[in-house]
Amino acid sequence: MGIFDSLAKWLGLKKKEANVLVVGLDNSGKTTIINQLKPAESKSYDIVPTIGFTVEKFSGKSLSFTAFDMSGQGRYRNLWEHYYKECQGIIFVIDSSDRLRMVVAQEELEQLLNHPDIVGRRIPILFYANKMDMRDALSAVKVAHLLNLDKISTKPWHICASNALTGEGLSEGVEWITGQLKEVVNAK
Ligand code: G3D
Repeated sequence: MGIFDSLAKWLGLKKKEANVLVVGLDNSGKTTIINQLKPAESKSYDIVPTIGFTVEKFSGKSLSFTAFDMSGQGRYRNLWEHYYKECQGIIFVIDSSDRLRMVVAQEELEQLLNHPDIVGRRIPILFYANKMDMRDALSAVKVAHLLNLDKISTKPWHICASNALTGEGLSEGVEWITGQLKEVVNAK
């Protein structure tokens, strides 16, 4: 059983489905994080292609994850934005060592928050300040500052530093978002 699955079970999410989107720039660590969270028995598949962005999806017993790159290719944007309507939670992954593209991540986050399918909804957002093991990685506090997270007032959010290679920091975030999802899903 993967960590997400056992937590979901513990928190009583078992019988209900929640869709979680895992987003972030390419190379931020989304695939690595998903592989750490994935329950051993779940199946994952990649749809690569013809359309120019990658979607990875897997379902645990009670949670379904969809991940994609926000890689700035304007013409594919509406393809991934199509997933916004159905999601109950978002995991936004940042490469904390990629100082040059921090502003790009911030712009993508702003677009996400202002999207019509997201803006008025109280969707929990978990931020992973990933690659904290890298020598030049910024702290989670610094990443939060650069992304203007303190301006987010209408959605619950949480940031944790993570190392997706070892899994360090991942369960703290998972615990937080699972608790949030429990409230959302059980209120349905
Ligand atoms: P993506 O799915 O967001 O595009 P990936 O990102 O999960 O494919 O990760 C991109 C690269 O970063 C991979 O290296 C991966 O091993 C590495 N990576 C992911 N998370 C961490 C982390 O926490 N610390 C460090 N040091 N590296 C990480 P490769 O070499 O396979 O491209």
